[in-house]
Amino acid sequence: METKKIILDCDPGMDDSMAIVMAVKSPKLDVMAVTTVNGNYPVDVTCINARKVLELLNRTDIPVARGMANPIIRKSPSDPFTHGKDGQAEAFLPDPKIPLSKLDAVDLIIETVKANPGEVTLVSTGPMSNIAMAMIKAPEIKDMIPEIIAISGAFGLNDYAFLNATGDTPQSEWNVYVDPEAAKIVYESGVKLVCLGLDVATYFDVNFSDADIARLEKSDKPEAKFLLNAIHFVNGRGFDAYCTVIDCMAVAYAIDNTLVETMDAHVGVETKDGLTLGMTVIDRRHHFVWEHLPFIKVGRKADCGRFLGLLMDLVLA
Ligand SMILES: [Ca+2]
Repeated sequence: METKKIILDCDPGMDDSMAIVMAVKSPKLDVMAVTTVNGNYPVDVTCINARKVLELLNRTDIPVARGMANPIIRKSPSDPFTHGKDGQAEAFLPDPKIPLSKLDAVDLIIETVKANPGEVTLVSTGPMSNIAMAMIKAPEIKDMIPEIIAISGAFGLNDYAFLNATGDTPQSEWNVYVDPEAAKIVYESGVKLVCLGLDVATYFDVNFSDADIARLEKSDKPEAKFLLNAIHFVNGRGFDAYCTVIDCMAVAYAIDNTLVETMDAHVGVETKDGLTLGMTVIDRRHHFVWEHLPFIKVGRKADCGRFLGLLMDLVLA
């Protein structure tokens, strides 16, 4: 079977951790590297958590690189949503033994893309600081990246987009809100960009059935226990179970792009402070559309049932 090469750029985070599980266990993906960034937690935590998950999966062959400690020009805000003391729903996995890559995340992205021109899809589940910096440092890679699939933005295509807005402004999504300048650079890069925003990734419908929970409880896979613990953790804090798997939607799309219906749209990223900071403004007008805005693919509808089925199958495999 032909596999798709990916780099997973993430900020684990419990849902990033589950995204790593899905990506690594999918026979359709070849995870070339996991690169970590500041976001849900400081990068010192996210690069530990990424390695913890890979050790849990016995995939210590996959390199993990430490990335940007801060957004491109801003100070990092702190996330009001808690992923627990360890950033992994208080699973308290053992400290990792595998060393970090000698390259930092920005250089590892550049080197991996250059070594495999046209072949490495970037899957982004955190702020886009690493990817933007890689494009600044080595602009030639923009022509070598076939696609970027990102958990990014909130586009107002349905109720989900804003009811569960995760940034600290009323209509922003957390990853863009943390580093809007980085998002702007990536959106404007000309690389094919698929943004799966809150419209498709924070779905109340993505909740595990009693039968799903029973399957997880019966499994002796450590990753099933990890997910179960995360579900109990968020439920105990008054959140729905979908919070544990938001980032998994990007990996799911990388595996099977029929899981999310997309539309092509002109979208600008707001970088001015104030009410709309971090907002991804979509121009859907029939007339006078701002064609100078980046033209990207935006997720408008996810097949939540099939998504959850794929997720469960990979966790339990
Ligand atoms: Ca994330």
